[in-house]
Amino acid sequence: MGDQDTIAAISTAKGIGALSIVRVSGLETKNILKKAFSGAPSTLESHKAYYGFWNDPATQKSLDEVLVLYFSPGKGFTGEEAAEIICHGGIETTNSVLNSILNSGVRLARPGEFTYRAVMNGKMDLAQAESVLEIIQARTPQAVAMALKNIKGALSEKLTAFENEIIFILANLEASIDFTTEDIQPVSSVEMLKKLSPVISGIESLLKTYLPSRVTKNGLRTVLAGKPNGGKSSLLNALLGTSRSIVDENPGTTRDTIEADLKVGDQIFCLVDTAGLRIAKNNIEDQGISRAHGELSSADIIIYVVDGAQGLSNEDVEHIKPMGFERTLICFNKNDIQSKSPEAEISRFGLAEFNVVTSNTLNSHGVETLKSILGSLGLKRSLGGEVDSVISTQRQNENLARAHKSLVEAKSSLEKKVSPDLISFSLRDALDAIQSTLGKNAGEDVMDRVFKEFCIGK
Ligand SMILES: Nc1nc2c(ncn2[C@@H]2O[C@H](COP(=O)(O)OP(=O)(O)O)[C@@H](O)[C@H]2O)c(=O)[nH]1
Ligand SMILES: [Mg+2]
Repeated sequence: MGDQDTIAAISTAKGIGALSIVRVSGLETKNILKKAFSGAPSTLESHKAYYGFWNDPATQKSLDEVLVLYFSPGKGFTGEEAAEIICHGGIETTNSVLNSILNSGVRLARPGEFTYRAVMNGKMDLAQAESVLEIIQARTPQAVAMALKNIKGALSEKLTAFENEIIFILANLEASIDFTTEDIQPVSSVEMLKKLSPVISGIESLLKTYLPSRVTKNGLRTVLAGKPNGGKSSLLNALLGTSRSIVDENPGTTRDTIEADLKVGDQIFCLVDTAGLRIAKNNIEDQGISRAHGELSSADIIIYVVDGAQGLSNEDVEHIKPMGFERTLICFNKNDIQSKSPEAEISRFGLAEFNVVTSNTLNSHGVETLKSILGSLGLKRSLGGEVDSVISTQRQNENLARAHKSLVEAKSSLEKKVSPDLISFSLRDALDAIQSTLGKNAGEDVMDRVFKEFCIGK
């Protein structure tokens, strides 16, 4: 990216709708408006909407009746001179307006290029740009709140404060190495340690937000597991209220994993139905069981389905215990033909810490209770209450983990009073990691990694 061409794209979702927006950004914006827009005055004012007809500059044929929002250089989203053409929704008109612009020597924008230019022009930093993507992708109110907070700069402010503290310590440290610098009176290593500790703990707090914020963003991966024929697929269908997964009286029906989203309150649970856990009868089932184990290892929540007609077996208990009670819910299904008391079974096998529910998928008994337990397990794993600044992308997490490691090294070197050069080396690495999170001096690879996930027009 990085070039100076004027770019254009449709920024609204493709399809039939009341209105669509075509965006233009770059030096040619004013010329395009002058050539194609009947409502362009001789002097355009920023953030003003103008009414008129959009005409093909080549033929002067009217293409649509539009409103144009104009942004002067430095004032709009991209930081460049730009316009947003609000046309009638629908595929034909919107495409014809876009094509008339593209035929005037303007290039179609690449995915995320408007936001990329906003970063390059200092309208936002890279962490804020990542939040722009997150607000578009958000599927729950909390995911919106999280993204909005960071778009406003909550995370960037924290990182900038850390950056300044590290720069201060580095300046003092380097002044103490270079005795010829007389205009700075270096602070003692005790003072430097006092400054460093809150930065380390601040980064630790941010690192702790990564997993819950990912859950808030992506939903909770909730895996249905258990021996064959307990009713996992039936339970998935009962939870969804639709017949998503095949149910059959023959054990070993489900082989491939089947996924569907379930919303409970404001939380999203990505339900994953899996093959029953047993010694496989053939190669396909064996692959299915391997997939089930893979899903279980990374699951946020597990619903372990027990066939209530059979009761708990030693084999079930061997599966359940390593799953951990924090993320596992035991569901005694088929309670219409239940053979033993689930409570007695649970205490006999030492599983009292686990959440337990009984169900009958034939009449949906227990399904609402199951949803409410899911809701409370989910709350413990996502961001609770008022959302503070969080980190939410793998890139941010990797950078801050690096910063943290280097700062801990710097702290221990300061305490041991080792050579200032070594301390300075660790501090510089931490500084670099924090600055890259903000996108300062980010190379093309970093920019590509962030913007490849955007859609065209954003
Ligand atoms: N009586 C009774 N049968 C059930 C119940 N849930 C499922 N089944 C039956 O149990 C068999 C296996 O169900 P399925 O959902 O395919 O089990 P899976 O192998 O664990 O996915 C099917 O014949 C279902 O109709 C239930 O709550 N009560
Ligand atoms: Mg099944």
